[in-house]
Amino acid sequence: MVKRVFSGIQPTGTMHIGNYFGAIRNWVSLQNEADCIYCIVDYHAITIDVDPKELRTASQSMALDLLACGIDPERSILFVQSDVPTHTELEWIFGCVTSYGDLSRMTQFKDKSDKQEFVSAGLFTYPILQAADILIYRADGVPVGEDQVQHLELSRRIARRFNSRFGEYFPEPEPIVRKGARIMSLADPTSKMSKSAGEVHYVGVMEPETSIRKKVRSAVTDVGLEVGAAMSPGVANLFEILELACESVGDTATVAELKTEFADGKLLYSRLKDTTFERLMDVLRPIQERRAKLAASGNVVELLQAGARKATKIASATMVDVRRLVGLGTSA
Ligand code: AQP
Repeated sequence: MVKRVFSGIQPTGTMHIGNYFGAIRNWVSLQNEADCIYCIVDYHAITIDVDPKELRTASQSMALDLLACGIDPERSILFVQSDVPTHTELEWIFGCVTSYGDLSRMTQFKDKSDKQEFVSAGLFTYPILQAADILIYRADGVPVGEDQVQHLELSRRIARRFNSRFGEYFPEPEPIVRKGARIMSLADPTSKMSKSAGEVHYVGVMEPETSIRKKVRSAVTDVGLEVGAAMSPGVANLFEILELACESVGDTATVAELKTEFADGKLLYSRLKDTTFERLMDVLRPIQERRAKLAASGNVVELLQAGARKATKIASATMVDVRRLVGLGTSA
């Protein structure tokens, strides 16, 4: 059993149902099982070109999204990464125990750098900062989607290298990967749902109902398969979303019913899409309503600053130990 959980989300773009089902839903339920620290990772966001005028607003907006999804600031620490700048101090130290070869093997860097004209060094070293984010709290569990598992493996290696060079100190954090860890794009079901791929590729958690209906209705499926054939990626993805949504609202019958129709070759994809849309809205509607109320209450900045004070206490204590272990500075 994990004792302390850490995870982060970037404030760029809107939270989508891949983030929700792959990560945030687990963040919420883990609040009943462990000490949870959740972070809006704005340092990570600037690895690509973001508008400085929009970044602070985006961080606050992401905080509202997380609160609406069920992150409870009474039980968890919720804060913005750059409000605890010691994350970057630990990143430098970790950079000195990370090999260039390890970083070069990160597939997400390859994917993301292909989409950039200017490839920053920050985009390349991003997984080192991610290790520092986690380990500065000495967290032993990290809820993530499948796309982040390789980065987590690197965090474990960084912890091991630090421990063998400077003395046993950091735990090796375990990825917590549950159902829904890889939701695919509705427009291209062979690639993962992602904020940066463009509007048609994701369904936003806070998106208006009419727009969600349109996106689900236009999801790519297939032209109809022979009875007994395996599901095409688009149909499998819709079933995955339907299953997750049904599970969230306690509907135990619908998925089995539709799967039987599929197996018998009688399932109309329009029915699959409409049912997926309806169940999805059963999950998203209450979140959207809570989000509207939270936005009206206007205290998100104080709440994030209180979270940062709690996080700073833990992070500062770690850095005192780390500086001593590494032999840095002048104080004992
Ligand atoms: N499609 C997905 N299915 C399941 N889980 C996913 N996650 C992201 N996409 C999916 C998980 O959501 C958490 C927060 O992600 P993030 O915003 O910090 O980073 P990301 O992985 O880079 O998310 P995006 O949407 O794909 O952003 P862009 O397009 O900017 O790269 C993570 O735990 C992630 O695993």
